[in-house]
Amino acid sequence: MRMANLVRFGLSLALLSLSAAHPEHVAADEPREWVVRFEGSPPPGVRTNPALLRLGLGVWHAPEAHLAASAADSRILDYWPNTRVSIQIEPDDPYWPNQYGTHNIQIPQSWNMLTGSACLTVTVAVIDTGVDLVHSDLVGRFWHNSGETGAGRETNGVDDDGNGFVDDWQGWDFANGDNDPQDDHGYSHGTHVAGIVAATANNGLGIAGAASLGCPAQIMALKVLRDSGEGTDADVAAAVRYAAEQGARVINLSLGARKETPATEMAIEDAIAQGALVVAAAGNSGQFGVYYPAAYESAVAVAASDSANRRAHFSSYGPQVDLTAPGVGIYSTLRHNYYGTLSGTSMATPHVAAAAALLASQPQFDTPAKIRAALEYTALDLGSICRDPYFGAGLVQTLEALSYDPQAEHPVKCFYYFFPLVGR
Ligand SMILES: [Ca+2]
Ligand SMILES: [Ca+2]
Ligand SMILES: [Ca+2]
Ligand SMILES: [Ca+2]
Repeated sequence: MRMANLVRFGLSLALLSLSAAHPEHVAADEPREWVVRFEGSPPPGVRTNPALLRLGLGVWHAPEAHLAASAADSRILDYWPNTRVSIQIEPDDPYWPNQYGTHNIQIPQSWNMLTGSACLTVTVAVIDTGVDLVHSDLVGRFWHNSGETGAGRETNGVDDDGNGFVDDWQGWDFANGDNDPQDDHGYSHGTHVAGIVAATANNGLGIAGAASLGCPAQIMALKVLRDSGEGTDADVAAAVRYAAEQGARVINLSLGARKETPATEMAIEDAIAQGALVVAAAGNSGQFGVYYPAAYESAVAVAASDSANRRAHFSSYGPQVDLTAPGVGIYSTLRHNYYGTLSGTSMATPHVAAAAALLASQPQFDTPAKIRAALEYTALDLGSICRDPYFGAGLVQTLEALSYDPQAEHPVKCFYYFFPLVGR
């Protein structure tokens, strides 16, 4: 990544509210850094420099009680917490202004919060029509199987890592039974989904994926849908199992069926036990009845909203809807270095996958249950009050979710579940 182009500098009010977001994490007797205003020479323990000194300011690392006691009988006139400021991230990708979806789910603020933090490596499995592995905005963002990479192991015809798949160095094509998960779908469905999650930011090209800055995620390309866009329960189940085995922390299923998919349900429960969160599209029928596998309790079912946070007319609904994300007119990568707009709960789902990936990069979100709880608890309530069949818990708010403490007790936010008798 070209760090020089990565940021524009500046301070804003949003930044100040970021800094104020965690006062509860600091106990009163814990030393923290203060800016101290004093008269005359600096009081003992106060660090300063010529420029600060001319402002009558210094910095002191001390518990607040200690500072208050000193302030009472010394030259200290005033003090306040030494607020952390950071870069405001605004990528240079030319279509960034079109990407309302990332803005509506607080992605830029989340990048800002995560920049400079330690990141765990997060892999998002995109189980779809494949992904364009040579798209200029996606190359370099792919997961590679270390057991099948290097010293010619990619092409030696040997299952070097003994996982039952020969030369699966860049994922697998379960639909055709080969090691080439290249997207061959006419609308580039899987390529579009992958770009929403992780298209390269700040390369002066195309778009910026939602999990491409702060703590960038990588994409595991797994093909289960044929060029027609169709696949089977068994192939999806196999891909989910593969993804979890290979350490994916988030699994994106922008696919579904009206009928049950029991093999996929088994694989999802297995994946959760192995530490992967599974997000799935609620369906595009516009009617009552969430599609499978989204309708299973173990999967996070995602409904679609538009740029004004209204429900997408095509979004399937029902009591199983868990979360909402932007899915109308979403601009992303298409095959052969193209870009274009697609709509669907298929586009909403990778927004949630990306948000989940940013959370998974932080050590406190070490289980899928914690990530899911954070996303659902902090979602922006839309539609009727509290959880409802159109929006579930509401629109994902990634910054709020990142600030959620999974160890803390959280009061019940909503006591109601509104279920209308008349559909719309
Ligand atoms: Ca292998
Ligand atoms: Ca091999
Ligand atoms: Ca880009
Ligand atoms: Ca609601």
